[in-house]
Amino acid sequence: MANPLFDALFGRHAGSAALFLIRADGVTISYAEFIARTARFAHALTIRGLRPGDRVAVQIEKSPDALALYAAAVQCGAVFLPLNTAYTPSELAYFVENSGAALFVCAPGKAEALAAMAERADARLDTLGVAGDGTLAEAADDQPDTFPTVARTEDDLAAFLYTSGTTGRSKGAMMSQGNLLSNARTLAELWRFSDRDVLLHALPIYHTHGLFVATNVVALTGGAMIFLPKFDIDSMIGWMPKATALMGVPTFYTRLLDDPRFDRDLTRHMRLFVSGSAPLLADTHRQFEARTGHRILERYGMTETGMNTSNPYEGDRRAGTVGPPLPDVEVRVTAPGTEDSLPPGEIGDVEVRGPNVFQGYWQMAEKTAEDLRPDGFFRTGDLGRFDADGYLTIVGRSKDLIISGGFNIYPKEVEFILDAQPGIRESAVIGVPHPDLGESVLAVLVPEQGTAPDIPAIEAAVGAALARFKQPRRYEVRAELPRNTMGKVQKNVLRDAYRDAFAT
Ligand code: MLC
Ligand code: AMP
Repeated sequence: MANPLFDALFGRHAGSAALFLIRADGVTISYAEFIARTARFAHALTIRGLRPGDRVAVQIEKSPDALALYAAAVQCGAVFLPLNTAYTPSELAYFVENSGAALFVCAPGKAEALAAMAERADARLDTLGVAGDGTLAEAADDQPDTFPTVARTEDDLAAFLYTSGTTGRSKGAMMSQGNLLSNARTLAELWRFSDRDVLLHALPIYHTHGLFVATNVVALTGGAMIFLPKFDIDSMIGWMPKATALMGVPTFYTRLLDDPRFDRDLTRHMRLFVSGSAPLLADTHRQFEARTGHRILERYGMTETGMNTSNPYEGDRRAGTVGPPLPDVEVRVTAPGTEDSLPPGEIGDVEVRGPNVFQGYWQMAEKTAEDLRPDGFFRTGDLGRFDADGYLTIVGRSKDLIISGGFNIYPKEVEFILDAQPGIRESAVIGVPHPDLGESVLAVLVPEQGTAPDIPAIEAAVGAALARFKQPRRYEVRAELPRNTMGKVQKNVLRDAYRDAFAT
């Protein structure tokens, strides 16, 4: 039966002996083997009582099995909900409860700590490890290696990805099969992916970049991936000669450039380097070309939309720009507060429309209506300008967001915890330039009069509540926060004051 996403990415490779995954230890997995493993997981999910449309929330380490679980969820018609492995139990509780997940899969070592949370959320708990271990792997092991694919249409949901907001709690962005498939097709063609490609895959697989951009594009075109558990400079250098393409966040590229082994000889055979998820400094782009002779291809996207624009494969890849809109995506830059498109050269709100744009936020009709206009344009919260040739430059954000090493941090979420600490009157959390991560998190604390904040106690409270990457790397204490005449905190003044806080 037809299941457009599964059929296009995986179903079509059934029985193929072609290479799909190469693990860090050199073990290889063919498409046929991967699809057989997927079928076993699909049976295990079905035995667990999972029905089409049910959510499967997953917080597990990256591995071929973790990817097979994604494929299995698609094959069963379930909605896959991947979660950052750094999330704390209190962060996870919200996602599992809010999504109404029927099943929560975590790493075997975390099951004990998370069992009560899963029970409260009325989700069944299973585990999956990186070594073929865990209760779900055990359930899958003796299942048949084929599975009758559940019929779906392009309008059916395939995934939820939670994304925070400038106010309130995280929102579940609902992605349909058609959203994911259209974007994978467009990118595969634009970036000339084929079954001869070998992608060096070092991104996490719980975000759009590593899961949908990287994996979907490769699977769609029948290529292979060197599937590394994480970015590690020695593995990157060691595996580079076997790869044809790399997708990474800007930190990947600055770290590679910091290593003298990364040079023209090591990259001579490479076909493509793609960067995204955070701004790539024009300077990094130029240094990269000077060192390797390759021009990085920068593209722009987000969770709710997948990819929106890309520098061209052939043609001018312009440093500091994110290129023209993708062929099937409309992008407009509007005057703030209006729907009127601005002429080239003028800065305004970036809005996008196309088959890539999500279906709305799960059970948040009001929030959806705020961001998704009736005419189908999605307000990204990014500020940009087109040049006369139709290349978009992202110049900033109207949303209060920090991007650290490609991970998003919403200051409000951190300020909420800080403001609740004893002796703290108020706080402001800002992103300041960081040589490795692009931006890093700095907290400005205003204590109650006559008191000094207990920073270690605050760090402990923040550590219990928030994933490590969201935690401030530096605390500053001030008697008050700068405010404009409307009483709004002037974060730009704070950003200026602390702009060298992480300079080396
Ligand atoms: C890890 N740490 C981070 C961090 N990553 N802190 C801040 N920001 C980050 N991004 C923490 C660790 O917990 C650790 O804490 C310390 O930093 C040192 O870890 P590390 O070993 O140096 O970090 P590393 O594992 O090398 O990770 C850095 C990284 C990784 C940049 C390689 O974060 C990464 O792979 N980022 C990619 C994120 C991504 O895929 N984004 C796509 C989103 S999709 P301690 O305890 O030691 O202090 C999207 C849409 C789109 O945005 O357009 O693509
Ligand atoms: P996310 O919520 O993880 O989907 O993050 C998406 C955000 O990352 C976008 O709204 C942008 O602010 C930012 N982003 C992604 N790619 C780029 C890029 N190439 N240049 C600048 N910002 C980017």
